Amino acid sequence: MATATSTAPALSLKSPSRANKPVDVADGNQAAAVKPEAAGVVRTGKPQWSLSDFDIGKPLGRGKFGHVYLAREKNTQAVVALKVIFKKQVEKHDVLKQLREEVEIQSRLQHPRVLRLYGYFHDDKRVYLVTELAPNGELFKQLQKEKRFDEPRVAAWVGQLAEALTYLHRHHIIHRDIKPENLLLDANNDVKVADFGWSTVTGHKRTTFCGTLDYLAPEMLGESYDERVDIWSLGVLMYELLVGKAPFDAEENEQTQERIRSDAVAFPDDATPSAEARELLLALLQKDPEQRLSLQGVLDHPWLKRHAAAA
Ligand code: AK6
Repeated sequence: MATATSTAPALSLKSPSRANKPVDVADGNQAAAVKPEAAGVVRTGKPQWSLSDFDIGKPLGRGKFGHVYLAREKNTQAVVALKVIFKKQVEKHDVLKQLREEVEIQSRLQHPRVLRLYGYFHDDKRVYLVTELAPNGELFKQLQKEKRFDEPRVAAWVGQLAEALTYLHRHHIIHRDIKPENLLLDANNDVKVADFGWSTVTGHKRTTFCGTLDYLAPEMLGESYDERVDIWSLGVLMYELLVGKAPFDAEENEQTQERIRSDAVAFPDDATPSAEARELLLALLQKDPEQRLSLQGVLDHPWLKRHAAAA
């Protein structure tokens, strides 16, 4: 898959030099690729959106470098999420290349378990990302409210995430940040992978890390890793959803790192998952990526099969 190295900048911090110049992100130009019936967004023939095309509603949350709002596209009445990113912030942190890369990656993806990016536009001060709305909000908030979930519920989500990750990996994208904060729930309470703040095209390497360590695979603490880090994170997530806390949680980052590297998976007496679920967890949380279960292995696992009917 191509990265954002070719042709002219798709996204520039300069204001559009001429009105309605089509903003081109690789081949995924705006919402042109969106099937209206699938997206509920019908193109109006305009080459690009601007803020005046939207009614802005309540804030949905805070993201990296900006806020996300509920919004409605006036022409179609389609309800979407609108992420507003301040160009000053992008400039200050020198992350235009990253933003451009994320937008390019995201606009190529179309999968029912991956939050769609319908398009983007910008004005003098801000960049706007128009994304699919997940009406039931963040999995993180649900987890805070419910502490933990029953096995049929978690099995359904783990299966959906295994499908999303299969799709991403097939497109050579390692998500690298699978955790409840980055997962949203649609109208059916099915899960959508939403944030690509840390995703990368296979082959890239990042040198700095600034996030929670809880979901980090042991090999990511070292020099080289591949898409199997996402399978580890899926194991951490499954553990947290069933048990109510992350498996290698500790007070200090150094402790967490040490626990990720060395500790066996243990289960608290008051929240021990079923034998089948534990078996899957241990297969996902293999320190050696070579020994880790594959995504197909997850999808074929008896624990998922058992609960597939119930969910
Ligand atoms: C929230 C909900 C839906 C929306 C589209 C920024 C960046 C510097 C992305 C980004 C691509 C890029 C960036 C973020 C996203 C999201 C929207 C998730 O900000 N990049 C500055 C460098 C890079 O993919 N993705 O922002 S989630 C949404 C909620 C809350 C409740 N329901 N439905």
